[in-house]
Amino acid sequence: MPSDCIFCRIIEGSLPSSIVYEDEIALAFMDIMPINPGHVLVVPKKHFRELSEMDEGTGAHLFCVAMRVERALRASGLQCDGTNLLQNNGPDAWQEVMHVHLHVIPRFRGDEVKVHFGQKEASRAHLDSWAGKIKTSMEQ
Ligand code: DGP
Repeated sequence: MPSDCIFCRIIEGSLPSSIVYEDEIALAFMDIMPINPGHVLVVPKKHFRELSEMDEGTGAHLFCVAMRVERALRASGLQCDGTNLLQNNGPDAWQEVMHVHLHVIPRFRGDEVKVHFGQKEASRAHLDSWAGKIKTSMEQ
């Protein structure tokens, strides 16, 4: 466990957190900088910096826990109208804490949350080319 990892310190209990769920593999607790009230983080107890380092079994479990948190959030009385699941990998993709985590973010009709992805429609040639590269990489 890296001693400078905030989430590892939360998991071991040496930093305070507001826990909503815990089992042998995962911990879910409130984000200290919530995008909206009820914003939860789901983390593996074992330290993995990014998704690509983590085994699929742990990943599947984290997603199951996130689904359960999402369902509980909707039934909790916080009265959210929708949710976003967000998972950032690498500083260039907004990851600030280098311990894998899944954000479960409640959304409220008319809330002020804004994300600008700057999407542009791609040509079929580009889509086919990118798909080919990823497909080949998945087969290796
Ligand atoms: P990300 O950008 O995906 O790495 O998000 C990291 C999140 O972690 C961010 O929303 C704020 C949250 N966070 C950072 N430090 C702490 C902390 O000490 N406690 C808790 N509960 N959350 C933290």
